[in-house]
Amino acid sequence: MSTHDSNDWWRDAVVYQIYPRSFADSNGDGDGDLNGVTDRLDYLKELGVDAIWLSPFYPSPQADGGYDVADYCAVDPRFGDMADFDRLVAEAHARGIRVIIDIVPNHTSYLHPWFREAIAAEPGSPARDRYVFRRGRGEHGELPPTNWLSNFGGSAWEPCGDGWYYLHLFAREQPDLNWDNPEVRAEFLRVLRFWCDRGVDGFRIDVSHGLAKDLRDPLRDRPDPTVLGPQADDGSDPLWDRDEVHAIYRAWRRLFDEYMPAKYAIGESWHPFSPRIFQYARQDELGAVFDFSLQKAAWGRDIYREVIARTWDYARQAATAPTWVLGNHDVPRVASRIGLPVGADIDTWVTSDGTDPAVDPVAAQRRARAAALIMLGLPGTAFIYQGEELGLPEDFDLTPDQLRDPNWERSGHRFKGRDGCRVPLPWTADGPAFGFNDTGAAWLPQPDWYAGYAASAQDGVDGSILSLYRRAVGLRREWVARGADTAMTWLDDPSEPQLLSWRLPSGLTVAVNCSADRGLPMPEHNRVLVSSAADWRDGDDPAELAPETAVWLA
Ligand code: TEU
Repeated sequence: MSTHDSNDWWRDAVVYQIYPRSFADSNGDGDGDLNGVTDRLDYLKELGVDAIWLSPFYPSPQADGGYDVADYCAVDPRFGDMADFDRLVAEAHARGIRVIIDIVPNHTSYLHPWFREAIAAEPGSPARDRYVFRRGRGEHGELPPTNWLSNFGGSAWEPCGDGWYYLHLFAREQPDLNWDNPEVRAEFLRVLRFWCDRGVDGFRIDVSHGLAKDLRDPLRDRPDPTVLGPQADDGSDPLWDRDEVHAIYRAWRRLFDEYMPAKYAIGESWHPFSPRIFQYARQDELGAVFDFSLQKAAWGRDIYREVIARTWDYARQAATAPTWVLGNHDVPRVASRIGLPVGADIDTWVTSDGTDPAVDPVAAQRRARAAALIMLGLPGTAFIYQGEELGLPEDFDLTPDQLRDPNWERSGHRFKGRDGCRVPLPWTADGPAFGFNDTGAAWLPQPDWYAGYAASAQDGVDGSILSLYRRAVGLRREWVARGADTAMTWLDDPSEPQLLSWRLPSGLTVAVNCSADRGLPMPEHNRVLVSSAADWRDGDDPAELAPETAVWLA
């Protein structure tokens, strides 16, 4: 069997996440588009990625950056059309790059025809039963049906004006579907088949732990409504990670397995640090699940040692591949976040206020380079969020009038939101919109300092983070990606408490000096394959492992 036919291609793959609106804009309207992606496939080929994952490109009013879908089987005109999509898939496949698309099954857009029909229909009608409508509490329904809160802030219930409410666990423009309704289940099987037949290789399932809800009347309040995501570790939360959700994915897997090779699927299930999320990765379900532990960890030897070992163990127990993530379109960019003080609470920064945190930008770049070698030096599926390979920092400069993330309004301006990691990419150091397009339009303004991170400024430059990524992704094929049976051996050294190190069966040793100020003797080796130090050049063999530096040793 060639790897192209293999059902297991993803187990050691590097997947590159594209946020289409911000990647590359072929028609100059300020929104990135599918043709922009196609135009840049050679860049991705050179980076060496195995697959791209496209965040939603479906028709959408963009109330939540496209995660509010009005039509699941079409392309939003702002991103192109179906012919552009087909061409993108064909061109990607011609380069050996697989295509994964995002499916958003927990909620639709309020502009989806089903919701327009539901809002116009009578309470209790079949049209309303596809969503979650309930009468409010109080004499005239003036109180929401339960204490459930939206993930973006405020009540999860939007009043219809007549004492009835509908449920939205995210923005009010994202009404939740009722997955107890057989029509909803049938429709998503149809949608998945539509895209499978168009040649996509897999799916990323948005909020995959959210679909099944306990909607038996009377609805139950949650003990602590401020806990976003599962509150219990036993499936008893009325909203999140319920056991019934797994039947949905067993049906999906039967469909995915009709194809040869079988379609890949990865769940976005938030239940940090619980082995329960790996139930989504069972062979007869999605097969893979995101583990965000690495992304949630602040820079530090012990926390990395702990979360990597845990992710590894849980994944092995579930017979899936571990997944490694440093960033995505929902969190501040790693090349800033990782520069927080050692021991900082990353979650607080992500979810609380809009002020700029105390990031050390120099340390952030140094650590982000080391983190790349950590992530890519781990067997499993590695995810690169667009711009990470450029070392792009978070854009903290966006002003309130420029923010588009519904988090800003819904949090009562406490949480600035996720726009700072969604600013259009810099491709060239000068020229309109830093090469994002040739008109200079950009749906979020790019800061001047983007010039220093442009792909063209780093291309072929020794010591650039782009060169580092290219080299590591290339070396990874030979040294890290050895299929599902790969093992890792920790090389803990009690006399070096700041050394993080492991060995793979290929003979590769990954060694990271997590100390901020003290060099370490270089561990035993024949050859340095790559170092994250900006001044390292191929052939160099330094005697010391510098502070906050990672190396791959043969
Ligand atoms: O995110 C799901 C989700 O729950 C996140 O809001 C998560 O809780 C948060 O980012 C943690 O800090 C997915 C998409 O990735 C996101 O862009 C969408 O806004 C959301 O679903 C709704 O579709």
